[in-house]
Amino acid sequence: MGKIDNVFSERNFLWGSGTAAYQCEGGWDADKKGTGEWDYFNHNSALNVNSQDGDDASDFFHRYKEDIDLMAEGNQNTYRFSISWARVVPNGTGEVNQGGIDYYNDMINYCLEKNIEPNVTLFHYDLPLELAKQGGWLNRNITDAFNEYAQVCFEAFGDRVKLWSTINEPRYYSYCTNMVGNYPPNRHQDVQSYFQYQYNLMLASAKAITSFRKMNIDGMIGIVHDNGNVELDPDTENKEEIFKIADFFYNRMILVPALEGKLPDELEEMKEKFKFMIFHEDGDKELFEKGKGDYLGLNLYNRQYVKHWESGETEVFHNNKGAQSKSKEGIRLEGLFESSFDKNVKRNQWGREVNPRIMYTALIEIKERYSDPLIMITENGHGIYETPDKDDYVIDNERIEIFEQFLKYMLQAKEAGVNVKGYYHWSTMDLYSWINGYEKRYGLVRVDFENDFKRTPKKSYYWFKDYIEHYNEEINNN
Ligand code: BGP
Repeated sequence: MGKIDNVFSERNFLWGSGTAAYQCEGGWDADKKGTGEWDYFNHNSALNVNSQDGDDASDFFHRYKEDIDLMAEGNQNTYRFSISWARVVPNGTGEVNQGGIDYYNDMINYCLEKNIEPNVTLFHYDLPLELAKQGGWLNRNITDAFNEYAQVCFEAFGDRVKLWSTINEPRYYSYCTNMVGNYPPNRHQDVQSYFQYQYNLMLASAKAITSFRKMNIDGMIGIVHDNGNVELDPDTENKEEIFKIADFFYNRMILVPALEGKLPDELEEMKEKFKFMIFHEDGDKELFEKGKGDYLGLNLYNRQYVKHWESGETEVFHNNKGAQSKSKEGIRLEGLFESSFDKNVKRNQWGREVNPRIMYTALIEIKERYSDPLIMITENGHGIYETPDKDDYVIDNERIEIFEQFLKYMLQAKEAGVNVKGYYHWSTMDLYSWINGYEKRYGLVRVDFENDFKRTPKKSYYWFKDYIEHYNEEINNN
């Protein structure tokens, strides 16, 4: 495989799809894999509201060849996946599990054989249980453990993997873990931990990026952020102030270190507004300076639509029950701001906005405010309930319609000068949707979880295949 520059020069654009280890692999205790925090949570906690787990997930662990074959047949030229930390380093630090290394080596080699460029995320929510027991991301020692694990991966796979990201959605992960309380270890409305998590996650990322550069890996590395571009309800009072506060809450603790190699200038002011402190150490500033990413991975599903706070105590709304619940997604932060509900924007069955225009707005905003970084859309998709026909075929017209719109806005942004070089549809095949279980489907390929994990490409899979082909034809003809 070529050098990092070739990854882009040999292709018109990176078109692919993505998954995460816990959500698709299964094999939860196969080949000496360590137990993960999610294994523990799903097996033991009353807060696993849908009583499902990732023990077998989509059985990708055993069927990865079939899935990679389908990617290649679908004209996809890249695949984003994550490595399970506990599969590679079962206790989080220390002993390396050769079984885990062998598995990822085989899978990566198979991707390359099929001309699928692997894009590896080192951490996608699935913490080894041993580290969770020591306080997880609130314990600063984890930043060294992560760095050690990252080095094991760079050493093992860095000769072939060119595209890397350290951490998936540190902001949203911290939000679910510390504010909503639906992800383990289930803290609720804990603003202090919400920000300390983000700090520690970004510090861990910075340390790993520094190691990546020291080890001279021929590739590029960044972090993946959940897009939360802030838009204000027109009724908002003190617009500038509310924008600044909400933008800090949703974006700035990630985007500023990731793209500028420092902490946000407004951090001190925000500590007072949100009433939190950050445990830090001398030397962190230098670590952030060195830990700036080469690119930004952007998971783009929605914006954050807010207004000034009107009344009521801090409250977090979330919906892990889908159509069985009327709950929308949002937050009210006492005295600061609250989510606003735009009647003109459609919502999915889980109460989240579906608003493809955001793709354009967010990309332009990042280009303008953060010195035009290289961006890859590392996730974008649409979760729905689905019923296949008698041949197991899913005619997912709703997904296709939304998908097409998102892509249209992405290419418009590209046309307007945004340096976007890749797109990964979420998800490659149906998989475990965290506590939403298996009924919330995102895949381009259907998985029949009741019938030996049988794969059947959906209409959207063929639609995407044609879309990529036409895109390539057009570029090649010009
Ligand atoms: C992102 C995560 C993914 C995926 C996706 C859809 O935040 O990175 O892992 O799950 O969202 O979310 P959900 O499955 O909760 O609908």
